[in-house]
Amino acid sequence: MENTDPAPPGRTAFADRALTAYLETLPLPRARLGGGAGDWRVEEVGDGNVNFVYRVLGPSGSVCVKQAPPYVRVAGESWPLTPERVVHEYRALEEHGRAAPGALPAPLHLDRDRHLLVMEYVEDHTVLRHRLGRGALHPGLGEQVGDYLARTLFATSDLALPAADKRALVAEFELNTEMCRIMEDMVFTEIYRDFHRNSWTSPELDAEVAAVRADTCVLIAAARLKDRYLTSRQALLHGDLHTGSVMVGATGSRVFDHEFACFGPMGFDVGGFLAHLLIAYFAADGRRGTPSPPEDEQQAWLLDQVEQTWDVFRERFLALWRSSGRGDSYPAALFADARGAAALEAERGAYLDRVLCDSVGFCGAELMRRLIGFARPADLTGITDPGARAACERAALRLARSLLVDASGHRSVRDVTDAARHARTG
Ligand code: SR1
Ligand code: MG
Repeated sequence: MENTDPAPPGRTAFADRALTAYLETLPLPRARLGGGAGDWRVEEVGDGNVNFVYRVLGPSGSVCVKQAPPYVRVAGESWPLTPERVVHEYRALEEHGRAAPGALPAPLHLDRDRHLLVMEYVEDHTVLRHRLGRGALHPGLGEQVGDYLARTLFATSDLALPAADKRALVAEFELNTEMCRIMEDMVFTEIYRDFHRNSWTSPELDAEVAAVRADTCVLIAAARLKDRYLTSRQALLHGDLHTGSVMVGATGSRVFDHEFACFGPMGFDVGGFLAHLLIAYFAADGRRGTPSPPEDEQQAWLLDQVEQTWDVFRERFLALWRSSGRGDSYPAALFADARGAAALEAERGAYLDRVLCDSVGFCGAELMRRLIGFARPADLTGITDPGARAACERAALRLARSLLVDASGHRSVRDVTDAARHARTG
């Protein structure tokens, strides 16, 4: 019997034909592709851990099809996972896309029964992590991602939304429970004890891993951040913003892969992205294999992007708050006179200081879990010499600890980049 699943795991000619026949029934994808199903070609393009991703090419253009199997792609059926994640991803693309037009791929179609979404295929863009791994720079990166973060996090917060609208959105994304559970376990818990999915450069880092697990300051800091992730509903997060979730090209950056979207603390997104810039910073040493050489051009640029991301995020967020802060928190009527306005302006700065403190902590937590847990990034695993890899990971672990246990001691983003330099040179 012919397989009629539109994009079953494991490609076959039947599956490709079923997928193109299915797309032919969808007006938006069909218009983007041009021609008919017989003119279209399917390529599997996904390299993430969780889903199947296809590019379908037609005479007029391409679309991207993402299908969520009821398990984690890299693990197979031994690790079941709700395929409903694709619904949350689609809805986040809509909500974030409204807040930051042009910064995400356009969503084109959601099929709730087949657990499949179709979105714009972003032409002539490359996954940022791949570019960084080749030593490349992407001018404007921090500005572009900082702008995305400011727009999306502001627009979905109580600073911008009426409480009733915000509560409805929160209720909707609360249902992304299984994906949040992965983060809760993976980022804040599993790495701090024996767990079969953890891995690190062993035996080189065995002593460091044992020391992390015995360090109650680290354990408390991680648990405190977990509590913050569990309890804060500050804004709609991307939920897994790393350098594999950003595509870059001559026309800018696009943020994708919102399957972990949920309401949570803004610092989780900001700090997550900074962590992956810092991973690239340390990994550059591992690729060169020489101990503590002077920073190269890419490393200096990466730290500059850490600062740019935060500075642009902060400035644009503040500007949005001043111009469009019509949500239910900080009621305008209470701050209408000059004294009130001055107090509110001071509070805006204090609010962003709190977001920075969260971001620094979550940056440390994300660094830690990417060094000694599941889903170690290709920046590091691609370093073939274990000695060189362990040396740069050891430096990154030093930074991770300092950001985790002393988040509030890093009072500016420059304190973070200084700490990274310090950690790198031991
Ligand atoms: C089920 S594996 C989940 C991890 O891999 C993804 O790439 C995410 O980053 C997540 O941390
Ligand atoms: Mg992802």
